[in-house]
Amino acid sequence: MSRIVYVLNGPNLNLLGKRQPEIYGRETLADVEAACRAAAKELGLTIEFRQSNREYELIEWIHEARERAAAIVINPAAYTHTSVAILDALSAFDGPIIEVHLSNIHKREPFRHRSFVSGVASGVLAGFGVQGYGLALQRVARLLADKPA
Ligand code: CA2
Repeated sequence: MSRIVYVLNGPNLNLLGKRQPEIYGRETLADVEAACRAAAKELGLTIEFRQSNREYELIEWIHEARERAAAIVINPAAYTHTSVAILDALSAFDGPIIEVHLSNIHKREPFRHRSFVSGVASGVLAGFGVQGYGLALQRVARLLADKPA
């Protein structure tokens, strides 16, 4: 069985650590990737870590994951709150999907409280900062281990 996990990041997450540290912390996207690689190594998972500012590209990667990946960890960023297209793409993926947000979206502006993605996610993590990605990978490892052969 594939142990590949796509870790997908949406728009503006390339700016992490460069602005708004009071909301998103001081760690950069490279730090997030390093944390994911360390967690994946520990858990025996292989990750494809990607970020895009384009909805189209994220959708293409979700389609690609259908063929290659056992699970998806996704921080859709602002597309969380707007994108039926990303929801539809994720709906066509068969394995576990974990939605991650660095900030606690429920403590923020009302427009961030709604997520289109949560309806197809196996689980949602919000407000755990970069640690949330490692927790998401732990959950993926557990779900894959529990999956009937
Ligand atoms: O908390 C999260 O992880 C979010 O997905 C981040 C998104 C936001 O639209 C969601 O509501 C919650 C924003 C990512 C942009 O990150 C920036 C980082 C530094 C400077 C500017 C934007």
